[in-house]
Amino acid sequence: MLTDRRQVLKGLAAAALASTAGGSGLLARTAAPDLPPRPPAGAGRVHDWIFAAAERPVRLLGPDGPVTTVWSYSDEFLPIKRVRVGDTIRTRLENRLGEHTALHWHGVRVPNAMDGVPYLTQAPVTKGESFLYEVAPPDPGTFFIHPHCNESGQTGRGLSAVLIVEGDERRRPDADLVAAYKDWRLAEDGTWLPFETPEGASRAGTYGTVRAVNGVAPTTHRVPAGGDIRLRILNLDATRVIEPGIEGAEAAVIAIDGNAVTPFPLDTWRMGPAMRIDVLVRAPAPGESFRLIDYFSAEPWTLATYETAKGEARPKRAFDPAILYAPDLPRADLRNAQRLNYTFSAASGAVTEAAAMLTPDDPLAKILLDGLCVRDTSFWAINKASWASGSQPQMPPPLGLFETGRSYVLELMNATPHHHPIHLHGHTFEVLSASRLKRPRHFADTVLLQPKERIEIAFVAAPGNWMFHCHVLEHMEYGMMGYLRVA
Ligand SMILES: [Cu+2]
Repeated sequence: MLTDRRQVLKGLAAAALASTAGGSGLLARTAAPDLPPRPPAGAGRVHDWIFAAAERPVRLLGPDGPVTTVWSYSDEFLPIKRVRVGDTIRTRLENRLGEHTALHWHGVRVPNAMDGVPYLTQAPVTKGESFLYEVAPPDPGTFFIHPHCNESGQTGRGLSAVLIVEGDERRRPDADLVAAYKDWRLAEDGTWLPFETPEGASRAGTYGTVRAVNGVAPTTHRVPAGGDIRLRILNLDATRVIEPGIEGAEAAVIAIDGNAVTPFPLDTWRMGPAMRIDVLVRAPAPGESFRLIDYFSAEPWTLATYETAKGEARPKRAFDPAILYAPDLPRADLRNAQRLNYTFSAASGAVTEAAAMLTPDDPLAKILLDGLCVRDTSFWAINKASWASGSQPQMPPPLGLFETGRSYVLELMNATPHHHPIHLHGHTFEVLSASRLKRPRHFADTVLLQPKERIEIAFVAAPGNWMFHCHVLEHMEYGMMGYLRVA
């Protein structure tokens, strides 16, 4: 039953992609050709927020489980913040932790000074200090906020917030729900396990022990029967690739990384860490339910269940998922764009290279890795340059010099057998082509490079020093990170 339905969906998705693709390799010509333009945003509100990064006790293993000391921005664990496009957010980050931190606004096109990268865009915010961020998100969509230092340890203990920028809907759905995926690395007594391991850092990453959505074990949500449900699915995990699909209802992808796309049926969508999709689901009849499932796991794993109330349903009508306006983003001039190549590989050096290319159960890997001190090691590189691990005030040279306002096409090449979700700060790029996984042409801030895949992205350069890195946290911390300088 499950297989039949998945095959039907696969067929639908393939047909939808074929109709927009225009030939192999070349994806659809525009990101959202048939959505109407978004009207200009009016004068917005000012939001004054305090993000007090501190230790707080939370029962992550259930109401009867042990207490875990998490790190969070407020008493609300994993805050979900909503603003409207045109609003201004003034956030005071107060650091009550024992180490420095900062706030990065993932996917939001912010001025470089607000990008939250210690040493590169601001001084680190040390214990007892605070920093005022002022951000006016220019684009609606689904984003998130997280630190950009000791990221596996800080987000591993919980430091994250979801940011929803409203203003992209021309038709309001009947419900708008967040499913933010993130594992916890916990021992049974509720204490944290090491967030980094040589085995993980040198290969696919160190996996959590407890799978969770919105901070807790999967739960059941109530939705209006026959209603249109906007599901904002975020992969906030440090490591894990997920492939969400919907079982028991019709569903379409309406936005990728917050950017509207011409809706296409959701078969599944492969998402590395930091990637998001917005999905519109037509809820079933009263008393029925649908499930959000991760199909990338060895066994399909239910992320959330959505139950409709018994009784009244919304009147029957055709499912029309085109509820969003088109994105309003700078588009690269492809004819005059400068082309550059970036290769994502294992770090050079016989030991790290060998370790990174071995399969997890190879006994040789253990012998190689046991000889390495993790914090002083680079396992990964971009164009053969490895970001030095640990915190260091001296910046390495940039991975490229760019000109403000000029168009660029970057060819990203994965020379490893692992997945790498590649993120560029401060820009929303267009994914032009992909050699392995078929995707419609779309805007994004993070794109998943399959093993050995080549992907072309295009963007118009905005001024600043912008981090460019893999979002598997151990990969970035162990070398697969750098920055582009746009002047
Ligand atoms: Cu990676």
